[in-house]
Amino acid sequence: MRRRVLALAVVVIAVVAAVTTTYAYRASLFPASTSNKPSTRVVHIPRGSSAEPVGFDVTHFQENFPTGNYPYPVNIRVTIGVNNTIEWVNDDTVGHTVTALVAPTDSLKFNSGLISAGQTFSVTLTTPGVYRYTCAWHNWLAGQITVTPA
Ligand SMILES: [Cu+2]
Repeated sequence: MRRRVLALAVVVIAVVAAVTTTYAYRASLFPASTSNKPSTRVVHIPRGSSAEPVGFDVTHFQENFPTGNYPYPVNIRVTIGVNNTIEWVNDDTVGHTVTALVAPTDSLKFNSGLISAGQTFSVTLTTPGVYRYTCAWHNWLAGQITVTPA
């Protein structure tokens, strides 16, 4: 009887040790850090941004923005990691678009279509590089997204 209890204790200890070791091993494979988790970056389109700013030159914009030589301030500059998502929230009272004019080779030029007031649009960028976008109706609303490799 005593021998049986001892044998049972050995088995229990062995099982506990095996389970603990397995957990520790798995924890080392999948660290608790969230740094590699896909994340979403939110960009707000401000209320009133449909009003054309003084001095805006649409011809100059169209000629120079795609080349990156456009001196007018690009409203939004965002840097995100690859496979992360960027979401635009239209806080304005009129519709806007986010329409990519520049995107890395072999990647899609995203185009939201009309984002109505209060609506959102999001895109997950899977190719590193520089993206430049504008609102199709209000070209002064423009931005640049830099996607860094993982
Ligand atoms: Cu717009």
